[in-house]
Amino acid sequence: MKYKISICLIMFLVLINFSCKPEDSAPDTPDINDNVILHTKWPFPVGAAVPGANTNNSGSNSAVANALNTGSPQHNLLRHFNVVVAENEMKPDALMPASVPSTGNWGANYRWTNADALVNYAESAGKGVRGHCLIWHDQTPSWFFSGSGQGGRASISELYARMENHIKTVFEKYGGRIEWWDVVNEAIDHDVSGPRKDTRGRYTEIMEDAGKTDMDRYEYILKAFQWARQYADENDGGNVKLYLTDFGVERPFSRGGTTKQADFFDLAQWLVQQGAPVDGIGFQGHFRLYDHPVEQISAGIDMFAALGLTIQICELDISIFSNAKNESQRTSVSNSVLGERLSDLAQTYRDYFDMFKEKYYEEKLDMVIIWGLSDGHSWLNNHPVSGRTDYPLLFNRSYQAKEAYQKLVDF
Ligand code: 9MR
Repeated sequence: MKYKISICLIMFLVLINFSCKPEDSAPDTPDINDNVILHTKWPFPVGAAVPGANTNNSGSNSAVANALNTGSPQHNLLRHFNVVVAENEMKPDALMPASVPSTGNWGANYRWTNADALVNYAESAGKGVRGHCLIWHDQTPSWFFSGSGQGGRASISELYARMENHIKTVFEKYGGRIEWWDVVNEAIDHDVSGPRKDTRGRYTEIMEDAGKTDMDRYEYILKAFQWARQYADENDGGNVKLYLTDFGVERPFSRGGTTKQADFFDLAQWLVQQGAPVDGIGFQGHFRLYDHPVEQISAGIDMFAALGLTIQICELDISIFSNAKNESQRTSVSNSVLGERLSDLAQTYRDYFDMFKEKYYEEKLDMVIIWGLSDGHSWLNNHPVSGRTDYPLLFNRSYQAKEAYQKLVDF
């Protein structure tokens, strides 16, 4: 009898344990309805980076990762955004062939399929397209930088011919159908010591080979904007707006006595002084919770707007891992911490958006793009630590709306 009672008690306890919602799933599975279309709540366009056929940050099934696939649970989330950006599909390495095109007609050798898929989708869904990106030291095939110059690098004239060909090719293809372009992305690299020492930057190496020093090292950037304007205009793209984009420039974060923001500002100011056809600045906006005070970002927007440029927030996401809390190497947080973080994340998104709205009415900012759709597919799950579980976006791993979404529609 005693034995039977104990068995019943154990079974009862096991049942209770299984029927309670595991503590684990609680903070990240709020029951939030996402019937309100996010972008309709804000006066500026609100866009998203769309993971396409070349994007698989999570290593999951590509049919799910590719949000353009109508069967993907991410597809439905696109309705919240009225501008789309290809997360990877328009980068030089996605468009260019594997080796230097042998014919004068570069476009015939380009791989347009995945970029076309986004542009066609946007047009059929009535959304704008932001192009990312024409010139970048990263995600560009190595043949682009190789040639008859020093150390097997391209000479400056080889580099310039290739840059012009690429820019011309892209505008001949899309003309005014892609309305905003990141013309030069991440030209300033502060990961190595000292200002303007972007030695990882393959453009900079070639500029230095050609004897260009100080601001002249940025001549390739000036030329990129000039070609972009010329070929946009020659291909019915008079409407196209051109941006200089970077990360870590939104506030004066100091490393080794100089700030990347100051160097980026010098570059932007120099371009304006040279009469470069630059319309605006893209602040990528890869922020971390508690690390990027809204007042600092606000001051950064004012600083660049004073140059007569319009700011777009072009890659916004907010990691829940905070350097202020020494979490740069962490891969997870406890559930009790997570619950608090997700609420703070929501309030932080709202605080940024309220500030963006003020800047919009002051005519300093005119677009905000969020870098991805749902947490499980964000690049931040692998950066700066591979395999971390991050929660930077508005929709969770089950493609359900988070508190952050709710805060942005709830007024
Ligand atoms: O989110 C993008 C990820 O899928 C790619 O693997 C990675 C490498 O190209 O690029 C990520 O997007 C970057 C963007 O193109 C430029 N700014 C930083 C973004 C995050 O790394």
